[in-house]
Amino acid sequence: MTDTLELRAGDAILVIGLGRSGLASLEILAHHNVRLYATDEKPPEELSEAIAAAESFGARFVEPAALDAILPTTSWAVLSPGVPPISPVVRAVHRANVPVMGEIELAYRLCKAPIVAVTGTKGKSTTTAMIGHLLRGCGLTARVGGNIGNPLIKEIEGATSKEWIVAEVSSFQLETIRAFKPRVAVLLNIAPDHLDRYPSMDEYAEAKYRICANQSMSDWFVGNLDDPRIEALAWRHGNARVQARQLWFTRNGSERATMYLRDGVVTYAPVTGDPRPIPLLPCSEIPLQGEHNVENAMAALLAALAVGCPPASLRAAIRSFAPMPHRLERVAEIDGVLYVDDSKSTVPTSVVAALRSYDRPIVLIAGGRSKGIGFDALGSAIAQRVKALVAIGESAAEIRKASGDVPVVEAFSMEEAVQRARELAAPGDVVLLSPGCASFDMFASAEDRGEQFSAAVASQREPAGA
Ligand code: UMA
Repeated sequence: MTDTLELRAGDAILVIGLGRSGLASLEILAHHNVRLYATDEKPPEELSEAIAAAESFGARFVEPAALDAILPTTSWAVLSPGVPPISPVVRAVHRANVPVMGEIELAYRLCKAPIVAVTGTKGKSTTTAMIGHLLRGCGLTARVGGNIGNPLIKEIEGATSKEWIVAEVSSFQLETIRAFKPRVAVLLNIAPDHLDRYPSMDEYAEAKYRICANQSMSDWFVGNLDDPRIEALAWRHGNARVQARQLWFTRNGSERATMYLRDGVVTYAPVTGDPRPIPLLPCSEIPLQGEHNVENAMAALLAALAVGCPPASLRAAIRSFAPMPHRLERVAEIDGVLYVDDSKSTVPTSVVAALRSYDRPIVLIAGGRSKGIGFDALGSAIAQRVKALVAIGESAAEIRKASGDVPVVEAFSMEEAVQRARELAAPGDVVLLSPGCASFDMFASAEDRGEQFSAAVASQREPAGA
């Protein structure tokens, strides 16, 4: 598979999906001498702004029903990650034998800088942002993009071979890579998610494994030894799917890990099993809440070490990392009650991790649009750790049912949810928004959900009747 992009004058390229990813691809492709088409399955009347933007990049919008007219002369297509392979447009493109790549692949082929890529079910954005922060803290130039929000293809523009690109890549984005070969690949964890898109966990995991599929011995793979699926990738059953040099982290001590915890200290063994490893920093110096963030920090530190950052500089750099918005973000403390926004928790396992992060009574606000994952494991964690539950959204009844004897109230807006939570909380408690579901049943996005939470918390400061 060639790593370079052969864009020939007059090539006709179809961009599928006019969200952030598709519009960014059009913007970059517009700098080349190619013909651009764009399509999207939303009704055109809802797409006026996106179509105007596509046209401003010289693209012609083609409705899905009219694609047959252009597909015979289309050279290749760029697929947005949110458009699943079973969508009618993608099927039509495949029927016409038009090669498909994703924006990540396109970015890779145009990119001169080496790439650190991060995937996993939980913690991708935090780890990606932290790697960028660490690299910069060690004097390197690093740009961050991908699933984290800003399309990767925009970040690679103008990047030189002396810079680093740190890319958060989702399973959706990995489905459509072909030659994508990160210098460092980080695989954080694999837990149930997106089972509304994948027929099984195995297929979801296979998409994630693709992050290291094209790596060679000159690259690095950073993996979580505590995740049985990831461990099995390289260690078990004579499985040798990881060709890159391997760096493993674990929260337990292990002779096989390059980074582990010893007496609460993140410890680095440049040679695995080294009897005199380097104590890097105490966990208490990681400026993020929760055990899962210790894993994220270890992954980020290993990636930065693979890039060549010196251990001593990393210790100083990590201390100044600021938590990402909507991820266990402290919003306010009012009348002794701490309010925490973890709106980016969109799968049950993230809620479980959030619940483990506090040793004070928790009033949990959870629920939303289910991603096809059961709530049984979450229900057990709620039954063990939650004082009271405020259930919201389409899955409220299902979560209530899974949560045993925990007192539950239902709320129909974020304002009402925060009000109910306030009534249920006592000084010393934490009110935690950690929905464990997608937001689209009640909110525009997870960010919108978190912002509505913060606004509702702020209004709790107002004196009653004001
Ligand atoms: N569309 C179709 N047919 C479909 C589905 C969507 O035509 O079947 C069209 C929509 O009408 C819309 C466009 O596609 O106009 C949206 O494309 P998109 O869903 O790929 O969204 P983008 O705005 O391009 O954002 C994408 C990622 N979205 C998804 O993967 C769903 C963003 O990740 C990413 O930040 C952005 O590219 C820049 O890289 C978001 C996400 O939810 C945060 N990711 C999932 C996750 O983290 O769990 C994977």
